[in-house]
Amino acid sequence: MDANIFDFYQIDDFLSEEEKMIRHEVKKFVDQEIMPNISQWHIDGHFPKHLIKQFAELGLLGSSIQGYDCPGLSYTAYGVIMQEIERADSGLRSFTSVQSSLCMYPIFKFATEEIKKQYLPKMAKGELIGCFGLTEPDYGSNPSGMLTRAKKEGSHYILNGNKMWITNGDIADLAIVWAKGDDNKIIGLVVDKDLPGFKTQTIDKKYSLRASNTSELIFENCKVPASHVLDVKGLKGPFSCLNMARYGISWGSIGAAQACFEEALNYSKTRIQFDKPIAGFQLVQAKLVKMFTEITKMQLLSWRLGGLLDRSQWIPQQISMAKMNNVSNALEIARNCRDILGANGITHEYHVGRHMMNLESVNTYEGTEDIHRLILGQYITGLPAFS
Ligand code: TGC
Ligand code: FAD
Repeated sequence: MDANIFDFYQIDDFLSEEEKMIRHEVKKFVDQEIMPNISQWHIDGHFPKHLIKQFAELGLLGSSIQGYDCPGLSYTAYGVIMQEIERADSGLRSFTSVQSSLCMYPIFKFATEEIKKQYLPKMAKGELIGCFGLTEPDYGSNPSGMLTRAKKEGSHYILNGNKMWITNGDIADLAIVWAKGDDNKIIGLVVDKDLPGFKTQTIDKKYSLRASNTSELIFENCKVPASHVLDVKGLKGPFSCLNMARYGISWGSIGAAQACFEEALNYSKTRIQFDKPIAGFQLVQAKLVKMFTEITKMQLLSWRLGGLLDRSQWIPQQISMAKMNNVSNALEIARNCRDILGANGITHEYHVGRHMMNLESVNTYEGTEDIHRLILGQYITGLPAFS
C-alpha cells in the first residue's frame, strides 16, 4: 500500500505545517504508548489514567481554547488530534472530547472570569478532569424533558436528580451539569465532585468503549455555590458544547475507519484461500474500494468543516451532517473489515472488532444517527419531524 494512501485527494496540501506537525507527534505518541496496550485495557475495562499527564504535555486538552494556559490551536488541529487518538480507540478520544469540548469549552464560553482562572489552567494540565451531565435515564435524545432540578436558595443552588451514561463520571473532579432552574429553563452549573450530595456509580458491564469510564451521576440536595452557574439559559447552552464535540467526533471516526481499513487491507493481501490472497478476489476488492472511497469522502467533509469553523462560517447542521455521515460510515467500514478478517476478526489479536463495538456507542452518543438525520430533515424541509 502506498504510504500516502490516506491522502488520496491531497488534503495535506491545505493543512498548515503546525497542523501536520501536531498530527505527526500525536501519531508517534499513540503508536508508542497506546497501541501496545489498548487491547488489554479494553479487555480489562480499564481507563489508563496515567496517560492524562502525557495528553496534557502534548497540548491535547482544551487545544483550541485561547489563553488560560491552553494551546489556542486551530479547529483543524483539534480535528487531526481527535483523528489520531481515535485511530487507537474511540474511548480514549471520548475522554479528550469530554475534557476539551464538553467541559473546558463551556467554562471558557459561559463561566465568570474567576471560575475560568480557577479551572481552565488546571484542566489544560490534566490536574482536574471534567465530565458533562445532560442525559438522564429517561431523557436521552430529548433532553428538554430532563427532570434534574436546580433550586435557588440564597447564595446557592440545590441540585437534585440523576444523569446517566456519563463519560469520565467516576474519574472526574468536576461535572458540568445541566438542570432545570426555578423558571423551568435549563441552566448549567460547574459542580465540584467533593460536594456533599454528589455521588457516582460506574456502569461497568459494557461491551463497547471499555477503555473509557462511563457512570451515573447522582445528586441529592447537592449545594452548589451560585457563582458556579454558567451565563447561558436554555438548550443552546449544552448544544453549543455539543457542536464542538460532534465536530471532533467527525474527525475521530475517520481515524477508527482508517485503522480498520489498514488492518483489513494488510490481512487480505496475506490471507490465502482457494490458492491466492483473498485481496485478489473481485468481491473483496469491491469492499476495499468502497471503504477507501468513503474514507476519502469523510476526510473531505471534516477538513472543509474545520476550515469553516476556523473562519467562523459554519452552521450546526453542517456539523450534524459530518457527525452522522462519518460515524455511520466508520461503523459500516468496521463491520466490513471484521468480515474480511473472517473468524480472526472477532479476536483481540486484531483491532477491528474493538473498533466495531466502540463505534456502536459513537453512533448513539452526541445525538444518534437518526437524530442528526432529523436535524438535517428539518433544515431542508423546514418541517420538524421529532415528535
Ligand atoms: P430546539 O427547540 O431545536 O432547540 C432548543 C434551543 O437550542 C438551540 N439549538 C442550538 N444551539 C446551538 N447549537 C445547536 N446545535 C443547537 N440546536 C438547537 C435552539 O436555537 C433553541 O434556542 P432558543 O434560544 O430558541 O431556546 O430543541 P429540541 O428540544 O426540539 O431538540 C432538538 C433535538 C432533538 C435535535 C435535540 O434535542 C438533540 O440534539 N438531541 C440529541 C441529544 C444529544 O445530542 N445528547 C448528547 C448528550 S452528551 C453526550 O452524548 C456526550 S458523549 C461524550 C463522549 O464520550 O465523547
Ligand atoms: P433514546 O433517545 O431512547 O433513543 C433510542 C432510539 O430511538 C435511537 O435509535 C434513536 O435514534 C431513536 N429515536 C429517539 N427519538 C426519535 C425520534 N424523534 N424519531 C426517530 N427516532 C428516534 N450523555 C451525556 O450527557 N454525557 C456523556 O458524557 C455521555 N456519554 C455517553 C457515553 C456512552 C458510552 C454512551 C453510550 C452514551 C453517552 N451519553 C452521554 C448518552 C448519549 O448521549 C445518549 O445515549 C444518546 O443521546 C441517546 O439517548 P438514549 O440512549 O436515551 O436513546
